[in-house]
Amino acid sequence: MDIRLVGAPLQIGAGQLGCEMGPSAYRVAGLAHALEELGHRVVDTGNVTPAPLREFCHPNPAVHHLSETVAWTEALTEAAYRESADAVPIFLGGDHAISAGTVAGMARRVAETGRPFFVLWLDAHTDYHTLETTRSGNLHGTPVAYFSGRDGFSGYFPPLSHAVPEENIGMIGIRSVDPAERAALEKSGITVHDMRSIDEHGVAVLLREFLARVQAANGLLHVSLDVDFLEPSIAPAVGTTVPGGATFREAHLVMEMLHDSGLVCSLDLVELNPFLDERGRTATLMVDLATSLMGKRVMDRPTRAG
Ligand code: 5AB
Ligand code: MN
Ligand code: MN
Ligand code: MN
Repeated sequence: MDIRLVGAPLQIGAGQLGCEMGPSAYRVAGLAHALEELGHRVVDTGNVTPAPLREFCHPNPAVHHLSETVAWTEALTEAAYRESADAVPIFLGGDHAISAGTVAGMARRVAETGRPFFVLWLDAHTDYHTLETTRSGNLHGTPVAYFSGRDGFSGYFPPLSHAVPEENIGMIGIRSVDPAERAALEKSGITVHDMRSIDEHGVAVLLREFLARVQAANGLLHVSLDVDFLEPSIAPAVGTTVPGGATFREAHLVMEMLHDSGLVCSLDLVELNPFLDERGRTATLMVDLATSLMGKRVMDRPTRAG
């Protein structure tokens, strides 16, 4: 398989600086080499640079760095479209605001194939705020609202060529939702699986159900993996830790099932803040998860005799 690594060193969407170092940390942790060892052809395209700034001001006084985020969204939409022409792009964040662009660009690319486009959101948070409802003003809390076509982004963010239908979005790992997000999600067609559903049913059942829908529609799937999907004790390098996340085993199982599905067309690795890491362990785990999605197994599975 042809894989393109696309660095997206955005950090102003988060409340804390440091995600800018994310792409470097993935490179240092050996992502390209690990993927090549699986037999893939890997091209590191370097880091995207933002489009020229236009000054915006939004009536919600909490919103900050809007102009910069819009400039990154424009550049990343183009980069995602370009790098997915004949390869699987892996976007190296960067905070989660990068997904406004990566998903918008992939939606445009997949629309050309005539196949429906799906998004799997692996995150503690739903990132479903609009520019009006965000209280923190941190725009990494808004990408899903943008790429699913909710009102309130036009006049600021680039118009979407193809919004992702709510029915095609699945979320797993959720355990922190703000009241305005919950109210909007209840009225939306988005499938939200919180940690309780993982505990009650097991993550495999939830994921299998979602993948069956993608498969039945002959769709293609973008996966967006936020570091805070994971239990903070195994992945400390994130500014927005929430206790009770996915375990090492659950996360690997998810990646292996995604690989087996053959449906994944693109991947975001987001929210890694290397400044908060411990000897690179979170970066290394994220690399390990990405390679699992691309075909590596934690264990070989010898066929059992008898
Ligand atoms: B992340 C919060 N909902 O709006 C907000 O890490 C958190 O990309 C957003 O999932 C977390 O600030 C954004 C409280
Ligand atoms: Mn997120
Ligand atoms: Mn999150
Ligand atoms: Mn976060």
